Amino acid sequence: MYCQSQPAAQAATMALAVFVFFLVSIVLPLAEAASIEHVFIVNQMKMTCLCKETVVTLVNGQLPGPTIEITEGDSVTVHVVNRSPYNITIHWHGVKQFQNCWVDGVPMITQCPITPNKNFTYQFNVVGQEGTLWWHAHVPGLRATLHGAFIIRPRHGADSYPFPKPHKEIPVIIGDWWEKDLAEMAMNMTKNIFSAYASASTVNGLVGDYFNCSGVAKEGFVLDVEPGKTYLLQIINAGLFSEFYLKIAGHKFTVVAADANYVNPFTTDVIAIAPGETVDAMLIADAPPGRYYMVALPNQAPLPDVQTPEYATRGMVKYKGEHKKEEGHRGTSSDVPIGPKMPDVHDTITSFYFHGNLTSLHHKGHLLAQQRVDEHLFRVLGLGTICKQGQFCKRGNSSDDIQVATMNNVSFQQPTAMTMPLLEAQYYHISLNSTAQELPKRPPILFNFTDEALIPFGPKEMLLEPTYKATLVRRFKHGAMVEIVFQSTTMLQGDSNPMHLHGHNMMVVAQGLGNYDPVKDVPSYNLVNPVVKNTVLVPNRGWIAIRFVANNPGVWFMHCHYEFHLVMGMVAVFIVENGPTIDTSLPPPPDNFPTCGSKINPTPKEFYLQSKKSET
Ligand SMILES: *[C@@H]1O[C@H](CO)[C@@H](O)[C@H](O)[C@H]1NC(C)=O
Ligand SMILES: *[C@@H]1O[C@H](CO)[C@@H](O)[C@H](O)[C@H]1NC(C)=O
Ligand SMILES: *[C@@H]1O[C@H](CO)[C@@H](O)[C@H](O)[C@H]1NC(C)=O
Ligand SMILES: *[C@@H]1O[C@H](CO)[C@@H](O)[C@H](O)[C@H]1NC(C)=O
Ligand SMILES: *[C@@H]1O[C@H](CO)[C@@H](O)[C@H](O)[C@H]1NC(C)=O
Ligand SMILES: *[C@@H]1O[C@H](CO)[C@@H](O)[C@H](O)[C@H]1NC(C)=O
Ligand SMILES: *[C@@H]1O[C@H](CO)[C@@H](O)[C@H](O)[C@H]1NC(C)=O
Ligand SMILES: *[C@@H]1O[C@H](CO)[C@@H](O)[C@H](O)[C@H]1NC(C)=O
Ligand SMILES: *[C@@H]1O[C@H](CO)[C@@H](O)[C@H](O)[C@H]1NC(C)=O
Ligand SMILES: [Cu+2]
Repeated sequence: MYCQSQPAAQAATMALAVFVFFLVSIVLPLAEAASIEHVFIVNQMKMTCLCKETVVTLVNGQLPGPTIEITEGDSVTVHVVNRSPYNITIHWHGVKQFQNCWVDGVPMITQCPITPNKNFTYQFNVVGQEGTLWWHAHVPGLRATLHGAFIIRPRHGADSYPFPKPHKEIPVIIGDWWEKDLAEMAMNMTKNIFSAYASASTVNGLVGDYFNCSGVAKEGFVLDVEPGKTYLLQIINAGLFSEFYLKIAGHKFTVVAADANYVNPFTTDVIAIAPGETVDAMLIADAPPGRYYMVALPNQAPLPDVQTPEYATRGMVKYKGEHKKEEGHRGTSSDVPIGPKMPDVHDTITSFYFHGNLTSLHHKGHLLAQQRVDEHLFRVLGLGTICKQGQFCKRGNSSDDIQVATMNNVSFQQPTAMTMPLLEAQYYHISLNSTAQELPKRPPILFNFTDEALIPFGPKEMLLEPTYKATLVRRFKHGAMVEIVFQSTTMLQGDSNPMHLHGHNMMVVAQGLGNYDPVKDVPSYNLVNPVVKNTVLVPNRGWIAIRFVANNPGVWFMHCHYEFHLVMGMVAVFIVENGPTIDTSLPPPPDNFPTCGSKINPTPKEFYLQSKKSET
């Protein structure tokens, strides 16, 4: 009844015994910190989900993929064996990778991808972080099925949580189910073909009983609870396209962490979560024993935005002993599970308020208030178009152009001129000047960013539409305190934008609706207890102001976590320079670091050593 997987033809040759062996994760206890080891076999499988067989790419045949569970301070080793036909990298979303940018897993930014039939071992330590993160492939489209939870427990055990110790901890991964070829869908998006939408939403890989293609309701995720006990839900939005609202009938949540940072607990009956975000929330089983629906509903920007097909999904909270009752008295009205009243699909303000209620539990704000800001950046996010041929073409719903996503009126171009990742070029002092250009500090044109008239095609937006592609980088001095204001615009859409920064956490000092106005908005900054996040949601037709300290040397991706915005170019690369000492500099790349297909002659390292020699 539920989604079933079986190895696809090309994978069937792999011996089952080998497969089972690799599923086992090995835990090697050390004196203090442990070493956690996993083998990730990336493979294509056939799955039948909505009465239709679909080929999907999975890790170890699992959807969601394996959960990595560690204790703060542990070292993590993941052997990735790529038996898929795709180039693969794995990104450890939210793990800071301090002085270890090499394993951040962004193709052609931090590493050459793991090509088919190759493998690569990611190795890193997780220090100073606790809570719920996740991992996912950083390959266009494929993260829809290549993802899993990454749970970091406190070194001093569950008793050291800043909230009552939960009876159980349960990952709740919200995602979507695609019957389309995801790699092709992502490729199509870069060519302006938006034919593909998800076929269903999922909780922990299950579509739930809103779907009944075979005449029989599909299985949904069931959370079994005991009356009076407390559960920690580790909620992750792994979906490609939508923010979700999550509710459980008859229950409230107490939010205790977001993006693996503790927050001042607050109670709410609805969780709002955008792609890339995580929320840790306590659920107390304090309702009359029974069965209660858990609903995840995607939201979308209201008209005049283009409306896309989106689906809610449903699971259930089931009190212990209730299943017996279900069998005994099926059909009596008191046994019908209770459903929650969901926000409207076009409700965006509930998400704005939810995010506004997040404040950091550990107040480091006094330091923030004292620290001067070294760089002020203003980033305007929206859509634009480039001509298919030449510089000039017809705009405004014309077939002569291609829609792209932009930051400050530039759309990111994946580095193609380079035969090595940007990080290697940076490390070996190879000039990026021919490949990359500096991201403008501010937008070139100031306009009414949130003017509703810009959403549909028309004369107003047509003037603002033209843009271009470039590999945008921005360099930061080691230790710089950076402030960025992200402004969502209504350029051809009224979407929100979950902006994700690799290698650093950001402090959210303010958010607002409409156009950012420094005179009015700076005085309202929260420099006392700003929430700390790796993914910040720039509200629909609004803005957010963040600060971060650029103290992690490397080349870091910064992008919208909506897959279509990412693929369409709402991306920039942050280069954080080395500090003055060895301790503040990026160490050399790991052993067996992948090289790019076309053997470059000389290799980045040889090039570097030769140029060193010629200097002396
Ligand atoms: C990775 O590949 C190397 C060489 O191709 C091989 O020796 C090694 O066993 C592989 N590791 C795994 C986990 O398959
Ligand atoms: C990609 O676009 C082509 C051409 O329009 C279409 O035939 C194909 O179905 C699309 N694929 C997906 C996965 O959307
Ligand atoms: C199938 O689902 C639809 C929509 O949720 C519902 O109206 C219908 O009654 C369901 N049919 C069965 C057999 O469960
Ligand atoms: C917190 O949430 C409540 C309830 O939705 C809302 O009224 C309030 O404005 C929110 N606070 C902030 C700072 O957004
Ligand atoms: C764009 O133009 C096509 C016809 O070329 C039309 O069918 C479509 O509705 C237009 N879309 C919008 C959003 O105006
Ligand atoms: C690259 O460009 C920057 C700024 O445009 C300049 O300062 C630097 O000298 C250039 N480097 C090389 C190697 O051309
Ligand atoms: C921007 O546009 C919005 C809606 O279209 C309007 O309400 C607002 O007054 C405009 N703001 C300015 C500064 O013109
Ligand atoms: C982007 O730049 C182009 C010209 O370079 C201009 O025509 C267009 O109006 C600009 N759009 C925005 C949103 O700044
Ligand atoms: C996969 O990676 C190799 C090596 O970097 C590259 O040559 C090839 O073009 C990539 N293939 C695709 C489909 O991106
Ligand atoms: Cu990410």
